[in-house]
Amino acid sequence: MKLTVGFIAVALLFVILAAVVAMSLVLKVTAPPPPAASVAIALEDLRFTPNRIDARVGVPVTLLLTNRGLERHDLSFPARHMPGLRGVEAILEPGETRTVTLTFDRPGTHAFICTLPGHAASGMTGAAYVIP
Ligand SMILES: [Cu+2]
Repeated sequence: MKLTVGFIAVALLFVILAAVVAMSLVLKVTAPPPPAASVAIALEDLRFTPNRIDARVGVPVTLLLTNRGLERHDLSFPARHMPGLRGVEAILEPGETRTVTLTFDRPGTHAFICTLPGHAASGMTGAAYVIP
């Protein structure tokens, strides 16, 4: 009888341990990637590399923009009023570098483009993925 109770206790402990391990694996898989404090983005001819910014509402993100192309480019969030974006719209000449710090005030997917004629239409687009 004593042996059986001991066996049940060990089995129960094992089941609980397995559940904890399984839960931590699930949490690991479903957790969003931690937003980087800074992102280096190359503005090349007709594309942003990378064309993704991961951010969290209220947490500043620094963009290190470099124009590695042969043409002039910019990075602009056309659909949003973002006071922190002042200056981003200014055009970067080939070889020019600029650092911009943004703080997003709303979660969601916020598209950005290069506003020079024809560039966005040719695929020079990207998005900021902002989590709460
Ligand atoms: Cu461009």
